[in-house]
Amino acid sequence: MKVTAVAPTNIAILKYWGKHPLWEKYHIPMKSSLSFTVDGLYTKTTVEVEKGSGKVSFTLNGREITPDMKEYEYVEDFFGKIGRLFPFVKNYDYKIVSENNFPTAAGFASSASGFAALVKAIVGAVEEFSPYRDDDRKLSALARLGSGSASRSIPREGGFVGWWRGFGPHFLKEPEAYSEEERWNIIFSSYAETLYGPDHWPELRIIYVKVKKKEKKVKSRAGMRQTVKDHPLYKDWIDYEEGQMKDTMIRLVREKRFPQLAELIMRASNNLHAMALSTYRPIIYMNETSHAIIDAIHDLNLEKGENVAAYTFDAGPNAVVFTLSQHENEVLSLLREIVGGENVFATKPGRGPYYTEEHLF
Ligand code: 2P0
Repeated sequence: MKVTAVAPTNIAILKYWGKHPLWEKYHIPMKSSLSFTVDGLYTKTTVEVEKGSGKVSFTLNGREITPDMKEYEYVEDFFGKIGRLFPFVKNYDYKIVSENNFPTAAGFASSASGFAALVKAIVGAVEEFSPYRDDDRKLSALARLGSGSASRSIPREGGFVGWWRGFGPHFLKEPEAYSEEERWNIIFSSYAETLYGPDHWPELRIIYVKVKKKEKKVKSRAGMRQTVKDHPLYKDWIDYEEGQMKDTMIRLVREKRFPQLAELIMRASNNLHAMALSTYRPIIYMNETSHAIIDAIHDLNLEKGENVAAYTFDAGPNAVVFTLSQHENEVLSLLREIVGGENVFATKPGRGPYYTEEHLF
């Protein structure tokens, strides 16, 4: 059986940074996060399955993934986890070919679209998964086991997505202290869902800005672990964003109030990078160009008398800038001046993943 799935990437406006320490291997986040599904930046994955013993071969962007590569560890870990949850997974062999169709100018790699496409393709190809195929909540929890942010790329309507932390008193004990059924329920209690589809706010624009990086990157998985472990303000940050920012942001998207939402988008990005910077040892993702973009956006907003654009940054120096269609050209020229036209890619919120008959092999 051969199945091909296409899954978009997503950009968080309220960030995910940290897993519950006792449930780390299941990637249960310490707080909820919010994102927009991104039109035009996606991973396409073809999976061919046949009866076997759980062997996996994986080709990503034309390169076979071998045990010495970091992607190998991620995929192996993922298959190990879903194999424990769903023992039938081990009764098949998998040939996986995956390609990111990210425009060269954007140059954004993403484990989010990657694991979302992989999960969609696997559940489409393995017969025993058929009861789950239409259950996006379960599928988003499964994609989360590959990479946290992948959970937000699963809801098929796409658009504006909330990934809930599924927090509760059950997190007081480690997974092994629960019965299998209880553990199962907890693992699936943190999932993502569409709050407003891509057509809710047609004027919204998402601009990817590639920033040249020289420095060695601290992987977000290791970085967030350190922040959770001993950052003295981590709990306050969680409480503040979960308790105050999340619901306000959802309301502002619902009411399409861009200037107010823009402020919170920028604050949430700043908060994440402040948490990272004040982790011991400091984790620094933004560089001089990133800071130049931040300044330029604030200056533009000041000049306009209201927020017409908002920046957000993830685990690297690249920026993503939100604006509305009426300001798009002005914001684009501003960004092109800083990074050059070939490094700017404008898009908008899009749909979630889907299946296609156009296989990669
Ligand atoms: C986010 N990031 O919300 C945040 C903001 C980076 C900064 O999700 O360990 O690759 O695989 O669950 O999903 C990147 O973290 O981490 C991320 P894992 P992931 O988009």
